[in-house]
Amino acid sequence: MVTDGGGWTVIQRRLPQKEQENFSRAWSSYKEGFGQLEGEMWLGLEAMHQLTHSGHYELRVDMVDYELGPKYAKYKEFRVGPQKDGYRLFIANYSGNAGDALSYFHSGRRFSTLDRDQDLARNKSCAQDKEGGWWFHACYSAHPNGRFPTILTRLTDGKEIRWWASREHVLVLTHFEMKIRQRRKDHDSVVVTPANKDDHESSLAESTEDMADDYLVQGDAARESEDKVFDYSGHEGRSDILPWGLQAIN
Ligand SMILES: [Ca+2]
Repeated sequence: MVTDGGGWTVIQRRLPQKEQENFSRAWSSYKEGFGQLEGEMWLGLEAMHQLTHSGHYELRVDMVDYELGPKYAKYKEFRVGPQKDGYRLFIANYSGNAGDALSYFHSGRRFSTLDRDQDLARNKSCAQDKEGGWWFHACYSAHPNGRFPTILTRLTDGKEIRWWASREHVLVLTHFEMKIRQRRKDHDSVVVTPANKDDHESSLAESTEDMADDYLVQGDAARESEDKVFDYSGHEGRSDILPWGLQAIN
């Protein structure tokens, strides 16, 4: 089946299989990639960086909630920075019906694994605590690389695959797929011609830098707050700081 015009490269996938892939892995695994082409997999941070640093990429996330069925989220901007900057994630411009669980907490974050803690939780390693590598904040609003769920309930623990669809509602997922595609003219209203290519790229770089700065400021604020306020392991304390709450205030 062709999804959304086709031309996508899958960079991450979760689904039920005979033996679930282990996603609680070290930096080198997440850097180089692991899993099976048609099964559970992670393409690798270096490949994601190499693909996305040279052009404008969009991301599509397809997921299946055990009760609510298929949901999706699309982002017009997706980029993974270089290893020397911790494979930092830039993601923006959401549309879809799954809710935006990625851009607020995860854009601007460095990647963390079992053996490399680059998250914003002062007193713990989110990758160790949540058992999966990710662009953790302190710790997450989306956790696609968590443990595969064994008991399907909204109250499953924070180590499993989940997506906060709204401040009140978590999606508990049995399927999750992330795929990227270079933005083309027919997928995008921004037409980059050779004449304005440099201008366009520098303004994009500027805006993503600003975005990163914004998030770093929020990150500093996070460090000064109680860790557990930003901890999504359970249901405690989340409603005060989720992006949807902020949107409501704005
Ligand atoms: Ca930490």
